[in-house]
Amino acid sequence: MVLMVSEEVREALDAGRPVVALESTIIAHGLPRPRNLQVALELEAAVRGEGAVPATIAVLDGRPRVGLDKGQLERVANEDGIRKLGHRDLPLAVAAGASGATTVSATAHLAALAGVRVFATGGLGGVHRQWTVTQDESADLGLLARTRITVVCAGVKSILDVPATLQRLETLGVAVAGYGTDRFPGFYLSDSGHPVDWRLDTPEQVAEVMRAQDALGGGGSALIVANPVPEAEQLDPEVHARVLEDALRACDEQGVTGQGVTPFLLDHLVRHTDGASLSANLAAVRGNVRLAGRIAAAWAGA
Ligand code: PSU
Ligand code: MN
Repeated sequence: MVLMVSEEVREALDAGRPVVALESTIIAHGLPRPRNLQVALELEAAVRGEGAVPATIAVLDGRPRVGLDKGQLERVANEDGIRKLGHRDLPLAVAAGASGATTVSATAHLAALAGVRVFATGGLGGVHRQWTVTQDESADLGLLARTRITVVCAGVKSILDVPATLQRLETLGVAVAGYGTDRFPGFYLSDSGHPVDWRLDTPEQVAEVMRAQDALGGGGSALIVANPVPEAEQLDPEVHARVLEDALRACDEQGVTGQGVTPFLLDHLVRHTDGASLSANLAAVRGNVRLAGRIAAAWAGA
């Protein structure tokens, strides 16, 4: 088996104890150094604080790993040349012996392969605003349409075309519920300005939906639990609108395309909001990780 599951994660899975998968692209390419390593450690601690085992996922020297030790986390955070790996990149990275951080699509795939059902991240990828020109739609969406996993996120990144992304999730048949809200969250913002059709208010309710997914069968699609950043910790919506417009223009002017687009926009927002976007991003991820720990516990106890 090419997949390496850490001993701690393996033992927890075998014993039916709660496990939460965490992605690594946010560490390697979504957050500035040296803050990224601190955040990676902090997120793992937050999962443990909820009584669950963290399973950060990445590919190191061609081995996909579920559950990283501190040295491995350090490599993801600090190694130059660590790649960004979507689902489609996994076989290429394995065969080449390459190292890379995994996006939502690659993380969800590896988590499901290892038997981890609950996954926490910041914001999903989706349909980019320039879609009619670039056809740029994150592979996250297609992968979630065929993978049985519960993803706790703060919606989709607000740099995207949010209504188009919601429409694609509907078309692809991916279940979406707001957590404690009837509004779809906006990543840096508590409210994207768009409603959600379903609302869940407790981890037990989420676990019940997961059980119903399995009972109903019909292919493995995901459940998206959209958990808003608390309003007190969101980015000022006016600052968000202004700086995002700048960022999109800079991205266009500098001809950034493909995998580079998302990291470029996130970095631009961090640098031009005096760190306020970073604080909002971190608040969102922290909340998601804690909620995922509680959902994993409700799922394991079920
Ligand atoms: N959430 C964050 N920061 C990130 C990402 C998510 O708070 O950097 C990453 C995820 O790994 C997601 C990826 O899968 O951005 C989407 O990239 P793309 O648009 O290139 O598919
Ligand atoms: Mn893309």
